[in-house]
Amino acid sequence: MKKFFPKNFLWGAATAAYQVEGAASVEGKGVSVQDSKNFSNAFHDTTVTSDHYHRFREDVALMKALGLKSYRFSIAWTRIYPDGRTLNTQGLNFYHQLIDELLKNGIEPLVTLYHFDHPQILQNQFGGWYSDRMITHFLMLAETCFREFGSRVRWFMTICESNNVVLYPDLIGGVPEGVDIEVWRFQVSRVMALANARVIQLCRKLLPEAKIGPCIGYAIAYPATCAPQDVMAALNEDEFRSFYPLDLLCLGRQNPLIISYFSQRGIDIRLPQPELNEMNAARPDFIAFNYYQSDVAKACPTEAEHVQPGFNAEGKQGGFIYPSFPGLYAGDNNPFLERSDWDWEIDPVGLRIACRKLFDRYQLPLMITENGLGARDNLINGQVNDTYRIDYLKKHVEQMRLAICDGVPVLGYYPWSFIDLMSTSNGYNKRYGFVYVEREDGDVKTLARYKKASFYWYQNVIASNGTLLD
Ligand code: BGP
Repeated sequence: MKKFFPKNFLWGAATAAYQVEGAASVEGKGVSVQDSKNFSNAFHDTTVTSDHYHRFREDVALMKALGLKSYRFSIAWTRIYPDGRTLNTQGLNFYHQLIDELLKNGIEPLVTLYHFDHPQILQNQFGGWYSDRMITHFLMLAETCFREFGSRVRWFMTICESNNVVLYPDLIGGVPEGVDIEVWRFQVSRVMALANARVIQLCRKLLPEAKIGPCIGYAIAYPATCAPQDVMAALNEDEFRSFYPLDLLCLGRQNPLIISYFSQRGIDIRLPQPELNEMNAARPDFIAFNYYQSDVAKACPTEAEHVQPGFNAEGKQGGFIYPSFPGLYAGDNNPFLERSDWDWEIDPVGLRIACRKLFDRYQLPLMITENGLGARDNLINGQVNDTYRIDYLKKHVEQMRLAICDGVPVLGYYPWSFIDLMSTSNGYNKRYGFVYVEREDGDVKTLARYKKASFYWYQNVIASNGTLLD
């Protein structure tokens, strides 16, 4: 059995702009759909978050101490184009400085071009990703990033989790009034896939040496039982949630099951052949995927009630709302797995299965661009003893190594998150970082940084290129 991770394996860690930078309205930054959500619930407040914008040099020094080979971060669209149209050089300057600082410290940047935070004004004017007009604006942002950063950045991701944002419309500004949610889902998948294809083509033209790929959130689906109806439901979930969008992004083809699902609801989603050709022609260099948990699917009759997937707001086990898509599948819990306080099932073997399924279907190298455990951490005498996170990450890294032994090319691993940041669904109550940030929801406190026990654990993993797992 192959024992070591490949030489040049990208041991990384990840963040996203609106969750970590803060400085939401300084130096010309415009209002994003994330900023507009500020205080729409108790914790969502992008104004300060972890103040990375002002402390990025200190944070990069911590990355260096951790031994990171690579750092995944996203570009805040509204720093560069505050209104989606007018260039803001101050915003550009921040990323120039961040990239320079990373390279000075031997850390390779992986840039996410879009992570949920487009300008609010584009949402107001034409419904954001619901409109084809979004593609022009996104291409403008991408071109600027390629021209400005392309001499120093080799790795790009186009759109983060285009498959999950269609499940949770509020993540990207919501469904415009009067629009049917299913129509919206299909249209956003299409617009994002076209944007992805055009950005990849642009990258090929401007930066032939760069590597670029799309990103999905992948929760593999297990059948609730071995009853064929449940096995079918699990297949439906995989195709509906993951393979329909990935088939568009990587192969330029539409999954027939989804065509038929929409047509039964009176919606014809067949795309014109030239659009499919365009998607097909823009083959990515890799598939990035975010993996936290697996799912369970059981049969769901066509006459069942439609239930949107929810989330667990309180962080008390049992509070998660499972989805129900009549005619496709309904979610359920998994009695074989432990779960986080927010009901995210912990399934390291599922990561290996995910790698195998994705590689088998697409034959593209993979990047694991998020993976981690959200938990309540306690700072005691300057220390955070997050053994539960070490346990989670260790088991996932082991399974990733087994996937590589199985023959799956995995290029890199980016745990979520490098540093504590505002969780999208639960604020600072639920933390993921290797570095603790002293603040709470509603009280920014000192914002001082502390290395957690997991920091030292990951430092050893990286230094030994994964051999310490033995
Ligand atoms: C992913 C997002 C991240 C991050 C993560 C954890 O879907 O790409 O931005 O938020 O999920 O989720 P949460 O913060 O809700 O715990």
